[in-house]
Formats: sequence, C-alpha cells, structure tokens
Amino acid sequence: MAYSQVTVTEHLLYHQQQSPQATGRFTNLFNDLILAAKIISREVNKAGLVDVLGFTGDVNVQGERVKKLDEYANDIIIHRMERAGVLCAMASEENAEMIVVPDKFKRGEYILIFDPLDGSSNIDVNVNIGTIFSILRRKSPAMQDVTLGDMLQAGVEQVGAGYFLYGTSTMLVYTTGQGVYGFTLDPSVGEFLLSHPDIRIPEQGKIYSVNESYWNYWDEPTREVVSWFKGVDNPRGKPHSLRYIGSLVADFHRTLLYGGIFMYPMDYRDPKRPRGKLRLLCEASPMAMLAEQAGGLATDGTKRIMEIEPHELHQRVPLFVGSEYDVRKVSEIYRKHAQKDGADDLRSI
Ligand code: FDP
Repeated sequence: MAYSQVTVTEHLLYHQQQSPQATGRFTNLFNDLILAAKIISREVNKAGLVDVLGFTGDVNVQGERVKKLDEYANDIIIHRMERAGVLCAMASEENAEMIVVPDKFKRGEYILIFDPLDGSSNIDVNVNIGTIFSILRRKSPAMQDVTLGDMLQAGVEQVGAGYFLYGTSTMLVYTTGQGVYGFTLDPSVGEFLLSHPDIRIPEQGKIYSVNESYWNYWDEPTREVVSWFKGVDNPRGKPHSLRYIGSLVADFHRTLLYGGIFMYPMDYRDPKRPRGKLRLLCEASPMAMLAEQAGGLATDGTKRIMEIEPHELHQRVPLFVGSEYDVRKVSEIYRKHAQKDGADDLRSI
C-alpha cells in the first residue's frame, strides 16, 4: 500500500496487532483525540471568518490572557476525552488543577496531559499553532482515587506523545515508542494519511531557534551556547541560520524535519527566580520523547528532559531540543561552566 493511502487508524491498529498485550483501549483514546483535533482544526481554519478571534479578557493559570480559541480547544478536548471511557484523569495547560473524569463516565487507566492550543499569541496573525499531548498510565491501583502523584511522572514513563499542527495543512505527529510518524489531514476525505513515515531528525542541523531578545536576561553559559550557534567553530564552518516562529509546535516541527536546535533557556527576568517558560509535562516531555524517538536529544542544559521528576503540575523547565550533535554541544558548554564554577568555589574556600 502506498504511504498516502494508510490512515492513522490503520497505522494504530497495525501497531496494536504487533503488541500481544494490547487491548485496543489505547487506539480508542487516540481516535477520540483525533476527532477532537479535527474539530479544533476546522475552527482554526475559519478563525478569521467568525467571532472567535481576540481575547476573552480572562487570565489563565500561567497569568496569560486567554483567547477564545484556546478556551474552545480546551473545552472540546475535555468534553470528548472524558467520554472516551479510557481515561481516569487529564491535565490541561489552561486548568490549574487536574481534571478527574466524573463518576458518571466510564473510567480507564490512561491519563492525558495536553496543551490545547500552543503558540496562541500567533492566532491573530494566521501563524501555525498546535495541540500538544502526552499520554501516561496511572500508577495507583484502579480501585483508588486517581491522585496528583499519578500525573507527576517523568517523561520516560510516557506511553505516547505527539502534536497536531494547524498550519498550511493540519498534521498529526506521534510516537508510541516505536519511532515517529507524521500524518497529514486530507480535508477532502477527512482522514489523516501517513505522509512522513519513520521521521529521523538529522544528526546535525543548520538552524538554531531561540528568542534572542532575552540575551540580557541570560547567564554567561547560556550566552556562550547561543554564541556558539552563531559562530563558525563547527564541522560546517558556517553560522547556523536563525529561525524563530514563537510557536513551539511550529518551531519543533521544523527542527524535527530539518534538524538543528530549538532553545528556550532559563532566564533571569526576575533575578530572584530564574526559570524557563515552557511546561515540563505538557510541552517539554512530549517533545523530548518525539525528539529521542527520531534520533535526537532533549536536555535542560544539564539533565535529560525525559528523566526529570516533576514535582508540580505546571512546572516550567529550560528546553534544548533537536539534533544530537547540536544538543550535545549545549550540554558540553554548560558542563564546562559547571566544572569551572566548581573549581572557582573550591579556590574561594
Ligand atoms: P505562546 O505563549 O504564544 O502560547 O508556551 C507557549 C509559547 O507560546 C510557545 O509555543 C512558544 O515557543 C513560546 O511560548 C514563545 O515565548 P516567547 O514569546 O517568550 O518567545
């Protein structure tokens, strides 16, 4: 069968058959999520036509102004997924607390963590936005109430991760730990068709992606990292090109296909509380799983993102993700500074 005729459902069923323990519940979860994303995609595509653009005036848990489409996407996903019969709980970037599937619906063992509409500051200018998701299996016994502890799992525990990209075409890119696959929505038949089988991220890239306006908020090691990508001390002997859309899904998607690195480092906007912006559970962890499954890497500068143990639902983390060579370079520079700082500390004793 030609790639373009394989639907995402066929692809999921094929992988389900490869796994003797598979029950089909995971495939059901995915199918419901896909339906929610198709509805969001339809609304995103006509965003300029109807009264869904603009701010609602509310502020979400991250302190950002919420846009109508964010709310819409959030509501659609929660509505569909609590009825899917396979989830026990969800967490959304838009909700402060975890969302337990109500008693009136059948519950299952899976947990869905998602960012309903990432890159929302780009909605009004028709730039790519997306839905990011991470799927976990609950740790506590099914007879007990699901707890926050069930949500706070390191990236290595994810059983699936991916994103929907609402752009020139709508795409689904996902992994269940057996490689990364990309599907493009054919609007004429309403199906996601396999368009990018077994995506491999190039070992070394030519592009770096970072919001460089934060230069004055960065520490010395971070400035050295970014300077390295602008320099010529690399196997190509040329600077990396800069591309920054400001929508994680879009910047990550380009990085996955073309290679290079996406960075959102820790900064010192508040000198007392240095921090990254991106959320570990609904942004960094799923992107890290996709990157690793495609042969790339993801780090916070010192630790592998996939191994970071979360301690709160909306925890933020610095993120460096992309081609293996480029991400290793970042870790190398941070390590060099940590060793130097360690030596300086020793000298000062
Ligand atoms: P947005 O605020 O538009 O929703 O995490 C949210 C995010 O976008 C990412 O998609 C994007 O990579 C990042 O923030 C952009 O932040 P900066 O404007 O600080 O560069």
